[in-house]
Amino acid sequence: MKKIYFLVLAFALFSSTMSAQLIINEVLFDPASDITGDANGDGTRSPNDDEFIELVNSGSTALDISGYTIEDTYTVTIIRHVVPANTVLTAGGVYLVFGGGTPTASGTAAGNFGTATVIVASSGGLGFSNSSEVIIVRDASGTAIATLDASTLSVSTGADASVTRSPDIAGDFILHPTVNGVAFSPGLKIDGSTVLNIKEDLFAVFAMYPNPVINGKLTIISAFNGSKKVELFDTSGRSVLQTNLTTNVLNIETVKSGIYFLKVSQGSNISTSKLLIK
Ligand SMILES: [Ca+2]
Ligand SMILES: [Ca+2]
Ligand SMILES: [Ca+2]
Repeated sequence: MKKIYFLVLAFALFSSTMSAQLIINEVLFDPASDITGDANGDGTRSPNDDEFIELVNSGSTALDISGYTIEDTYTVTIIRHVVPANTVLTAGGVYLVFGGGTPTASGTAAGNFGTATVIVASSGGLGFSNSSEVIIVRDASGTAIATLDASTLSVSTGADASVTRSPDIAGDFILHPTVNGVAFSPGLKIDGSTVLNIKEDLFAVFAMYPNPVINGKLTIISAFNGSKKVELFDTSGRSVLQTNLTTNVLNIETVKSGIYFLKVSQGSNISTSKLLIK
């Protein structure tokens, strides 16, 4: 009986910590009027093309954002971007939408957009007003899941620089340059480091997807190089698979459908999570 209580509790805990969630991490409403406003790196400063919004999957599982929309509601509500079909963000993954132009990672100050999925707005622009803007991100069913209302911020959105959460993901919005003098960091953390560090902040070390596993293969990404010890337990605590994984893909084709607990360890980093195999 005790064991059943433990399992119910464990499931509740894991399912609550494994929810996927999309957040607005950084927005450039007002690219500077000279070439320093060239956020998309294409060599030209444009008040339309260089606007951007940086979204992050802050959950611990992959998130399918196909059909999600980004609205600008200044004066009138306009859907500025519709996320194309088959767009899946890994845990900690970044989705970076520029107003337009030809986003060129090598042309940016940082020289890269990290591992972000980079795209230009499907409507041809984001239309972010430099003041009094309210941006709404909706899921495919039209439910608002993230909102940025400029009137609630303590900083100006019309200051030739982005507003960004500080610290990334969890913090309040501030003006990017107040942290480090840099105007923006599309696809990257404020300090210019990459998404792997975002994952590190969020999940200690590991990201795993998809969950449920449907094709017998589970991808396990670590913030660190090297092999990972992987062990799979059934709900009675019996070990059903144990391996030293040297790639990012765990083959579990031979494991029966059901609910399992997956333990991944690498050095002193250990993670245990609930895994559904279909
Ligand atoms: Ca603008
Ligand atoms: Ca540009
Ligand atoms: Ca950023």
